[in-house]
Amino acid sequence: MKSTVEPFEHLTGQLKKEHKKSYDAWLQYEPVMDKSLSGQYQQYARSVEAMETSSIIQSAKQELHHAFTSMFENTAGHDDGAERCGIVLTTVESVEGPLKVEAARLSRDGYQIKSVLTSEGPRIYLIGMEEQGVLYAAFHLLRIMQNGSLVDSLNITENPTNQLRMINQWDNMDGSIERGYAGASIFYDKNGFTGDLERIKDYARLLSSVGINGISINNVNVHHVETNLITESLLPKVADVAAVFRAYGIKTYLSVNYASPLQLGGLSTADPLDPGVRAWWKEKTKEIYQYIPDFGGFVVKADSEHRPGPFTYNRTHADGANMLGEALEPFAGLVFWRCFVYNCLQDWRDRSTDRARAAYDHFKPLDGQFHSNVILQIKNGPMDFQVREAVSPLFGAMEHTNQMLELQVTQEYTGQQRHLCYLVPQWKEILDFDTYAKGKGSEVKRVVDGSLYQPAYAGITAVSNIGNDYNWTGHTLAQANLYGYGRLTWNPDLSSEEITAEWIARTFGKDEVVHEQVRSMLLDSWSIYENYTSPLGVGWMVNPNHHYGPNPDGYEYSLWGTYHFADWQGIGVDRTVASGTGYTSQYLKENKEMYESLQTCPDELLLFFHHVPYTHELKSGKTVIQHIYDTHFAGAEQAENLKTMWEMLEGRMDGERYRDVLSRLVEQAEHAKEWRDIINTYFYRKSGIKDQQNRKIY
Ligand code: GCV
Repeated sequence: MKSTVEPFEHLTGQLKKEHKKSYDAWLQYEPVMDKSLSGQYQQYARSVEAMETSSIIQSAKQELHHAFTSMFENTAGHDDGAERCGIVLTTVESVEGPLKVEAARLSRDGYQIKSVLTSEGPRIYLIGMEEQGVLYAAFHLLRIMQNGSLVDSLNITENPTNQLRMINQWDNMDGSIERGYAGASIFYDKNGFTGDLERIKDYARLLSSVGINGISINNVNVHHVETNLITESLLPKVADVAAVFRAYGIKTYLSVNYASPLQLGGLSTADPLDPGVRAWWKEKTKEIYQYIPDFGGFVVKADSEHRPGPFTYNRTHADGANMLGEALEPFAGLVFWRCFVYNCLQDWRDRSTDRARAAYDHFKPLDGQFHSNVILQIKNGPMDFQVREAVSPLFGAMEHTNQMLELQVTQEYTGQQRHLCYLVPQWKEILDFDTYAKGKGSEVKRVVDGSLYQPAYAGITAVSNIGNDYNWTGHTLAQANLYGYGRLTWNPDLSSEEITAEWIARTFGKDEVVHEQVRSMLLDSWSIYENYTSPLGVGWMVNPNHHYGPNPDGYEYSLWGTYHFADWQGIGVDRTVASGTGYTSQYLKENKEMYESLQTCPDELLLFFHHVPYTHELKSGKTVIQHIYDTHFAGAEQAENLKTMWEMLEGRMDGERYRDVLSRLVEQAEHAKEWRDIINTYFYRKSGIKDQQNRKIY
């Protein structure tokens, strides 16, 4: 099916030229100045030979060629074997001899990189189990070169830890992005699809370079217009986009409206047990695969925040998800069924309900009832991507159900890409959280990589942070979040330090001062942000709806500020079994006991689990109220210091990225003071307790 979309290459082309450094993100290929390194690299770069011709292998060749052209003056790097030495791109199937035997140990997306001295000269083999592995190997080789390391004795074997490594766009078809902080959508504008496939291709390059292999291209809140994405009027355009991603080893998925049979099929119900509804989804799915034969499947938000779902028909979420699973099964498609199901209209004053309990209460009883191609997509915490919240107790709690972790790269509650908040350290904590599901060592990362229960499918997904800004992410340093997310999904055991160093080298080059400053800015930024915003795991404290800026009673889904239960004596949510909502009982014994007791509950989550007086003494020896004052004063100072640290980098990088980041840091420093003052004043007025250091509180 050919679409009539006009390509917009010229717009993207202009952007790429005018804002090259910002636009290229971490795919910067600086000329190699070191003569001996350059000589070594060029020995290989002279010739890139591919044993296959698929679109993914072509992408790998293009990536190498693109990089070599910019790194070396004289090397074309695409001579297709005209030279007898160089780089060989191949899948295991096409390679011969001992290389083949060894490579047979690779997993589906795995690869090897081998430097071999042949009788005809030195070669580097990039061997993928399948063709996407070849592309990952090419990006890996380039990463080594960007880092200035030697390549003449490489012997690397890499297999991704996670099978599904996804990104979710929250893009709407009017071009807006729900919780988007980097301009408008690169996929849609007010006329529907933008048709700017060049921009989408560059996004695919970024994603593939860090190992992402799936993308859903529209918001999980599927409005009237996006419901039409699965109709013949829009499927050809979805197919165009899917072709771009396919060439980078990325499968395309769509978020679907659960009530589609009503809107599109003219049916009178969307009841998942109704034979007419089931037949409708089967037909619809068949139609989609006619346009996109390797379509990935559906992402579904149902019965949440005013979205339709199976509850309307008194059916369970297993009924709803399985109906879609059955429709997708003949095509090996998947259903990502979100567990973010809760009643957003609940009255928080009613202590018999607790939003934190909702996902577990809804889904745990359904363990074992889901179809084998249904994967439950679970937000990292039971609430909503707060700067700090507990890890969802659903991880590990459903032995017989496919589970996937959902993270938020877009910084909805963490500074909206106006503040620096590098989330890799937060994600590391989540992945390393021990659920004890099968005894000690049952970390979340082992639930979602499938090694704990060996489910049919598992993995990690996240809400993207990009838009059509020339630097993709609004805040240039927020590029590090997208990079880090991809690297962690590939290998959750990489340390924050390793990922950070890698990103800095690829983005800014080798300047040691830049490395030192940016490294510590990034690694400290989450705790700095937490310091001046919501304390001790209580969450939110943001303005309603847009969620930017301080407002302790502002969260729209909690009238009267009751989500934190602050009064003149104390603050926090009692989620204990002993006297509260009983949420702690959703964890397995070790975690349940740790959170239930005031003595063992970690300070940083104290107010998430307990209601305490302001005078309660933390493990640090400080009272809660003094901790709030101190962290807010410290956080605002630290934010000011981030700016000072960045100012030391003037002249050490291109002016555009320097100025862009500086302007955000100036705003952050100012805004951190506002946070400090509003939060401190709120608690001073509530508690009437003075700051021990007598600092100015308004
Ligand atoms: C896409 C939160 C966000 C919403 C988002 C929702 C979700 O409520 O504020 O913008 O909707 O989470 O994850 O579905």
